[in-house]
Amino acid sequence: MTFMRPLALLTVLVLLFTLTACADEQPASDVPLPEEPPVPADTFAVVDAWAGVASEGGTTAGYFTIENGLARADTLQGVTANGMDRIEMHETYEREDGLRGMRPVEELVAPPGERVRFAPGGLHLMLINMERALAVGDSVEVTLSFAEHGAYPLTLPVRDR
Ligand SMILES: [Cu+2]
Repeated sequence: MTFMRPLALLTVLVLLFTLTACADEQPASDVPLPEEPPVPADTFAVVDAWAGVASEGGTTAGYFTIENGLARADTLQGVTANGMDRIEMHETYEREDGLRGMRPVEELVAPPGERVRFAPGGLHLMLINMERALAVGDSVEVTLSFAEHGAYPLTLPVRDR
């Protein structure tokens, strides 16, 4: 029955990999991805936009990454959208009791040559009291307001985390 051996070894390796992956898990916003490419020069863009699923009347979050490849900082001053009671910029923080809370952010600076990530566990958009349910395959239109770039329309495809 020596043919069973490679399978057993593979199982152990898969198990080890799974355990390692769990141990390394940290909030996405605090940890830059390894080997991250530099921000493309001379461009300003908002990329990797998505939103979570929501039930009708429910609340969900939206995410994106600002890539400011220009020489000047820009400031995200707000966000608007239809189809919900309101939309806010939030940040996640550690409360005095050690639990994680979230609170509104009024403005956010996008420094020159850097990325600003809205990601689970960190900065996020809060889409509050959706008029309709959001399912995978739907999308949400929002408009970001930048001090320098003005209105920046953005489509958030709905993803299942
Ligand atoms: Cu929030």
